[in-house]
Amino acid sequence: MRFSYFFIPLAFALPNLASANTCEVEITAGDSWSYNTKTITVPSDCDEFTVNFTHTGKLSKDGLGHNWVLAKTSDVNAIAQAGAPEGLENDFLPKDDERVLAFTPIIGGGESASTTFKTSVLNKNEDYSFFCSFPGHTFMMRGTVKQAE
Ligand SMILES: [Cu+2]
Repeated sequence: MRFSYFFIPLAFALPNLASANTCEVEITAGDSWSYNTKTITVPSDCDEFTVNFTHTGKLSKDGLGHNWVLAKTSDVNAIAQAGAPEGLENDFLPKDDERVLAFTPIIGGGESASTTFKTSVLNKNEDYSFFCSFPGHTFMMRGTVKQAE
């Protein structure tokens, strides 16, 4: 019976440890124009945050590729417009553009890519979004990046 005194405190401690270290998120998109989530929340105690993005579909990146891009919500449409003529080799993003706060390359079915950004790029008084810059996808493939209080 003495075992229970040791195991009960551990059972309560482990979930707390796990939640303190979730400075990353898994995001997926498949052979359609949507991500698996509409909202990503960045915990306030993370100095850096990592997005692990996986294309769970079968189509190639030149057919129905996707990426994950972070920007101010007010910059999303302009970035997508400027990025479209840059082509797949530039991930449909304008080169060296300060409005692009983080991005993964365009990937196709079965591929994964990650990006890590400093959470200091997020200003409390701004609205941020994530989106896919593949031409024609941006309107459907977007969501909100929230900063936890
Ligand atoms: Cu896409």
